[in-house]
Amino acid sequence: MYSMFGSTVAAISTPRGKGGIAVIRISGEEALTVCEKFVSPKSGKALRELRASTACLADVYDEEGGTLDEAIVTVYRAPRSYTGEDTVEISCHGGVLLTESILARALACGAVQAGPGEFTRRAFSAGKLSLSQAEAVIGMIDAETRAALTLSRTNLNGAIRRKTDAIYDKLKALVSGVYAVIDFPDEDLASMSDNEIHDGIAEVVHALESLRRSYKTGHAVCEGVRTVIFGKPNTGKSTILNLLAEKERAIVTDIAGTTRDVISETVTAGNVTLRLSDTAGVHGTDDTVESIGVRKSIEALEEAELVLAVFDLSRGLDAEDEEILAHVAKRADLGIPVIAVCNKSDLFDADANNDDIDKIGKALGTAPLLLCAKSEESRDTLVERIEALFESNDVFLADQAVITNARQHAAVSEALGHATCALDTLDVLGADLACTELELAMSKLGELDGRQVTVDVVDSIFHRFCVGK
Ligand SMILES: Nc1nc2c(ncn2[C@@H]2O[C@H](COP(=O)(O)OP(=O)(O)OP(=O)(O)O)[C@@H](O)[C@H]2O)c(=O)[nH]1
Ligand SMILES: [Mg+2]
Repeated sequence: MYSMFGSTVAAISTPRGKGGIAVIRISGEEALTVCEKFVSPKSGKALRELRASTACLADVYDEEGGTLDEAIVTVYRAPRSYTGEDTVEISCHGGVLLTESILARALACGAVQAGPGEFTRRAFSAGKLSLSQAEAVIGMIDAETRAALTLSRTNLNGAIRRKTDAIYDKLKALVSGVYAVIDFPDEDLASMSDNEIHDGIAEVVHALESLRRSYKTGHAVCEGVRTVIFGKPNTGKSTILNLLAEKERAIVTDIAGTTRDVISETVTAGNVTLRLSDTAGVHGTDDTVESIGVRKSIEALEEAELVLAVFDLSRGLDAEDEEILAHVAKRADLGIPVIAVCNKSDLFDADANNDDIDKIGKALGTAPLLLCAKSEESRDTLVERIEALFESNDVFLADQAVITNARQHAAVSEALGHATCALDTLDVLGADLACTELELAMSKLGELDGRQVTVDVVDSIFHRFCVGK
C-alpha cells in the first residue's frame, strides 16, 4: 500500500525493562520485506504467505543466522492494521538486551527508528483516527483513575468526533444553502428564510456551548484541578491536605506557622483529580521566612482553579480571617469556584456561630461546609462537595462527548465565538456576511478534530506519546 511517510519504521512498543513478553512493531510499505530478512515462521511458509491478522510461531535470527529467540509473530495487512499500513508485530521474551537486539535487526534490515507516537500518527494520517481519538489514546495510557479511563475510552470510540462532525455538517448545510442562492440566483433554489438560518445558527451555538461546558468535567477528571488550601495559621489546612491525601503528607501541630512553604500533592477526590497545594497560613508577620511563605501562599491562591478557604470557628472570626475573606472573595468574583470550610466543627456550635457562618457565606457567595478535618469520615463530605462543582458523575453517562484538554477547549471556544458573531451579524448585516463567520467556525472545528490542522499542532500532540505507540 502507498504510504505518505515512505519509510518503514520500527520500535519496541512495550516499556523498557524485564518482562514476560515484549513487542517490537514494524510498520510501513516494506514491513514484510524487512522482517522476512530475519524472521522465519516455523511452518516453513514465508511471512507474506501468512493469512492477515494471524499469529504464528517463528524463529528470529541474528546477523550470523543464529537463533535470537522463538517469538510469536503477527502479520497485519494494509489497511486493516492500527497504522493502516502493513505491520508486523514480534512478541518475544521480555529481556532488555533481547528486545534491543531484535529491534537492531529490524533497523539493520531496512526499517528506521520510529519517533514518539509515530504509529498513532500514521493511523491519524491514514484516517483511522481523528485527532481527538489520537489524544484519547494518550489519555488511555496516562489515565490514573477509572473516571479518566472511562472518558478516554468514550473519546477513543469517537464521541467527540461524532459530535463535531454533526456540528460541522450543520454549518456546512447552512453555508452552502445561503451561498447557493446568492451564487445562482436564476436557478430557482429554495432559499432559507432568515428565521430558518437564525434557528440553524442558534442550534449550532447551543451545541458548541454544551461542548465547551463539558471541559469543566473533562479538565477536572483528566488534567486535574489546581487547588489551593488557603487560610490563616492553625485553621487545619494541613489536616485537610492529609485527609484528602489519605496519608500524613504534611506536618500538623498546634503551633501556628507549622507550614512555611507550599506543599504539593496530587489526590483523587471521587472522579476528580486535584493538584493540591497546602500553603503557609496567611497573616501579618515580620519574620523573613514566614513572609516569603505568605507571599507564596498568595501566589498559589492566584493560580488556583479551586480554592478551599479554611476558617477555624472554634476561635471565632478575627481580623486575619477578614483579610483571608477579602483575598478569596476577589477570586470568587472572577468566577473561581470556592469551598468555604468552617473547620473544627467538633469544637464549635453551629447555632452559636451562625453570624460568622453567614458572613463567610455572603462574602464568598457559597454556603460554608462545616467540617471536622480530624475525622476520616469527613473526607466523603468534602469530596461530595468537590465532585458536585465539576459535575464529574456525567463521565459515566453513556457516550457523552466531553472535551479533555486545553487545545480542544480553545478550538471549541473559538468556533463558538464565530458562531455567536454569525448570529449577531445575521440580524444586522445579512446572511452572506454571517456565512463568513460560519466558515471561520467550521475551520476552528476542523482544527479540533484534525480536518484542517497545521503540521506544528500535529507534531506537538504526537510528541507527547511514548516511542512505540
Ligand atoms: N479539634 C480539631 N482539631 C483540629 C481539626 N483540624 C485540625 N485540627 C488541629 O488544629 C491544629 C492545627 O492544624 P494544622 O493542620 O497544622 O493547621 P494549619 O492550618 O496547617 O496550620 P499552619 O500550617 O500553621 O498554617 C492541629 O493541632 C490539628 O490537630 C479539627 O477538625 N478538629
Ligand atoms: Mg499547615
